Amino acid sequence: MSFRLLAECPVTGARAGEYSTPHGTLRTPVFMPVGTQATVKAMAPFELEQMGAQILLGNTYHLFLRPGEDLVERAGGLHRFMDWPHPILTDSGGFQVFSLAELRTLSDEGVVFRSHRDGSRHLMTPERSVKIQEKLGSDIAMCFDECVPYPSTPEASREGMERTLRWAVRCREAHARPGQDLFGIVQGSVYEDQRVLCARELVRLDFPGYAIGGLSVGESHGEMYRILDCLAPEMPRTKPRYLMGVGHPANLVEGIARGVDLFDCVLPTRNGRNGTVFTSTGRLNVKNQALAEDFRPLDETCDCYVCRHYTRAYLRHLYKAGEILAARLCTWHNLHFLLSLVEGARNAILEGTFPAYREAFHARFDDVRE
Ligand code: PRF
Ligand code: ZN
Repeated sequence: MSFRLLAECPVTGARAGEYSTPHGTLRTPVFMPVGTQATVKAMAPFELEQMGAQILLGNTYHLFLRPGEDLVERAGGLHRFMDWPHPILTDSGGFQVFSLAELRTLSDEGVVFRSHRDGSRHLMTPERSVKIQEKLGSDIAMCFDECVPYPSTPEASREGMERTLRWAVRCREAHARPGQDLFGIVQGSVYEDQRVLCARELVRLDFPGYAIGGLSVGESHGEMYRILDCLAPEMPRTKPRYLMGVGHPANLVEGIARGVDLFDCVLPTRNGRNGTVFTSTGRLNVKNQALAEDFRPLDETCDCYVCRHYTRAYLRHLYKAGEILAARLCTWHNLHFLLSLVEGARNAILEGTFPAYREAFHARFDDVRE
């Protein structure tokens, strides 16, 4: 596995690179569609390929509960099980245990929790999370971390950040799968001193890549950008950087401007299923009465399959009629939109025109923030 920088923006912190994995080379910056339960909801792998997806994200928490990592391993690993032959990153469960599981008891050993599905009781530890991800066979695995809620006091944040560091040491120690990269995760809420300290400690452990967790959990966009700004000089230039769970179009462009290489988010798939689509001018609700006889595509500047074939009026009709094709087509357009936004940014970085790309995006995109 190796990460190679191809270009750096002379004005912003944006970078374009190549990251080679056992299942192919990623062109970064890159957006990862979320395939929580070994499927990107409503999309088949060949459709994801066609829209330009390079890498998917899978979730340790969900796959551990169902169908279980041993079954996935017997199926030949997650790539074979879901028939996605390209790179996969698995999240550690460190975030999902805190956001989904019930009756959590947190200790230094790990987290005892009850399944959000059937109430069954489990213990997740840094070592178990790493071993599960090894059995899933992802190309990139994540450390088991603690994401404190927003807002958190400096004291509560520090406790979570320090536990995340102790767990990172144990994850590093437990990790043994050749060809799989294990990323460290920076926590520390909105406190710059804690973020910088956490990043420095992780860098001392020498991970092949670094993630920024604990953002996009309720803080303002300005606070997120302030944390990204303070972390940029702390992250090794020649290693990939991943901003976890961030996928609002404006956040992608601003994250790229601050040196982020990988992103993932459920926003395009979740919004798509409930009829909200992103366009180059902002958000659009497909259910809107105003679209009843609007025979334009979702986005006039989009060249996705949906925009080449269907009108807003048709999509509104499908949605109103409760047809599952509505969810599929809105998801398709949304994923294509974010993938091409990030690909456009990459091309601009390579051509030396990223600052203009960033300005042009913000000038058109009507940001419905906060
Ligand atoms: N940690 C992990 N996964 C995550 C997050 C985190 O902090 C976030 C926060 N936006 C999303 N997914 N392990
Ligand atoms: Zn489209």
